[in-house]
Order: sequence, then structure tokens, then C-alpha cells
Amino acid sequence: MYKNREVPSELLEFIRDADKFLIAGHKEPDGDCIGSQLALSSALRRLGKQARPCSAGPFKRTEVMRWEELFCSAPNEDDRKGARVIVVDCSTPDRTGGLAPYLEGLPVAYIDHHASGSLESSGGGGLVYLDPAAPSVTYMIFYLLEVLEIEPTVEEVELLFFGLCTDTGFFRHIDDKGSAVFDCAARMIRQGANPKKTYHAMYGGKTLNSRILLGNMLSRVESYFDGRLLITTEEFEESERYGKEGRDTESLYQLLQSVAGIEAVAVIRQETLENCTVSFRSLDKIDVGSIAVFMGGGGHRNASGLSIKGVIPEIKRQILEAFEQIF
Ligand SMILES: [Mn+2]
Repeated sequence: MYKNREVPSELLEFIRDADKFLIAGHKEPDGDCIGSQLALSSALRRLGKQARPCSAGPFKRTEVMRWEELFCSAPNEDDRKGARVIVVDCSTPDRTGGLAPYLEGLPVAYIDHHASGSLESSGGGGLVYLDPAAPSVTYMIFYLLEVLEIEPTVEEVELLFFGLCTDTGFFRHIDDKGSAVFDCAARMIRQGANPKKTYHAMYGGKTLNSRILLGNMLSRVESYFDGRLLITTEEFEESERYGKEGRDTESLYQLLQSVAGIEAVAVIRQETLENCTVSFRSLDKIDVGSIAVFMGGGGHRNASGLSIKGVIPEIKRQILEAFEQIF
């Protein structure tokens, strides 16, 4: 079923030949990361194996907060003894954040779909199953379970569908080459996934403060290169005042990307007095993945980000310089 994309036999052996796993993901997990970790853990447990989902957190995004208690943030000696690690939705140990020291020295396999992930970049070695064409890691896991001949439960398939919906922006990012994604979605729905319920889980439940912050950030948008690039910022005082939990970057992107003539969007947040995060989104043409890599981050062609030392005005200047090369 998984056309042209064979699950590596090494990964199948890695899973079949052991009974104890830590299922890790990247820090600041999103729906794809959480959905992958929980569905895979649950499926492995049904095979009679031990599988413990681990995450350094923080669980900032509204849509994943409800699962925080299922994750272990500091596996102890008992948890680690004889365990193998499967890391999802990233392919370098540092992306697991505070979890990395706990995973050191354990055999590890990565399952990822980020183009910037690679064998060499996985640092300490380990097995990397990378498919940049996959719309989400849950999509890869859906087929992995099929190859392992594990029929997913309704709960597992809901989690896998949730990840697929998260990473595709509820299918808005799928283009004319994406029919396989809908084939997969149809199968997930036949097995119990519910798009209406998933949509509400993804986009409902926002705080009023998150709407107020959205308004502030919209009112501060600056337009560059004849409106092809829009930049907005979140000041340090705002993240203190409104809380990071209320962030709704997806809605912000949606609003900004609906502006006529827009090709890319950059959001700079002053996270601490010394550090910012930057996230980029682009429509088809512009490769913001390479811009993020150039600035020390990573991601996809149309969605990327980084964490960087400095204050907003100085980082804005760097972003403008980077875009000047391509515009
Ligand atoms: Mn993902």
C-alpha cells in the first residue's frame, strides 16, 4: 500500500527484536508528534511490549495540552534499562530538548518527514527512516503498523488522523499531487477517525487572550518587498502578559497568507530578553526551509523556524537580508 516507500527492514527488526521502548519526540510537541508517539506506544503495547511515551514538553499548544500527563519527561534508570528509543517527527537528538541526556547511549531509531533531517545530522548515529514526501509522521506510522500487521484501534487511528490533519493544516496544504493523502484519510475514516470531531479538537478551545494577542500582532504587521513578505512580532511583555499557552500562530498565518500578493510570512517572538524564535511560512514559490537552515534552524520548504540569540530589530534585519537574496 505504501507506494514506492518501503519501510526499511532495519526498522522492522529494530521494533520486532525488542520488548521495551521509549517513544520520544521533539520538544514543544505538535499534534503530529503527539499523535505519532501515543498511537505507536499503544500499538506496541498491544503487541505485548513495554512502550513509554516521553517528551521534554513544554505542551504549549492548546490542541495537545490535554495529553501532557501521559508523557514522561525524565525516564529513570528502570525505564532506560534495556530500552530502545524510537524518536518521531525529528531526526537529531538535540531536537528532543531536555530529553536528550536521558536517551544517550540507548539504541535509537528516528521516524521523520522533515527534509532537513539526514543520517549525518542524527549525530550519534542510529537508524533514520526519513520520508520528506510524507505529509505527517502519523501517515508513516499508519503504514508502518500495516507492514507490522497491527490493526489500529479506533483510538489509535484517531490519533494518527489528528497528526495528519495537524501537519496538513486540515488538508489545506495538499496540492494536486496529494491524492494519496486523501486515500489514506479515507482509510482512517473508515477505521473510525472523525473529521468533524478532529477539526474542533484542532481549532476550538482557544482562550480570549489568544484572540487579543492575535489582534495586537495583526496591527503590527510590516510589509516588505512590495508586499511579498509580511513580518510581525510578539514582544517579550506580551508573551509574559498573555502566556505562551494562548498562542495561535496557525490562525495568524492563515490571516496573513490570505493577503493579496503575499509570498512569505515571518513571525518573530522575543521569548526571553536575549532570545527569539522565528517562524516562516510561504506559499508555493519561496523556500523558507533553506532560509531557516541558513539562519541556524530547519524545517520544510513552506514551513520552517529557528531559535536565535538577539532582539527583534536585529533579527528582523537578518531576515530582510536573507530575503533580499531571493527577492
Ligand atoms: Mn510532523
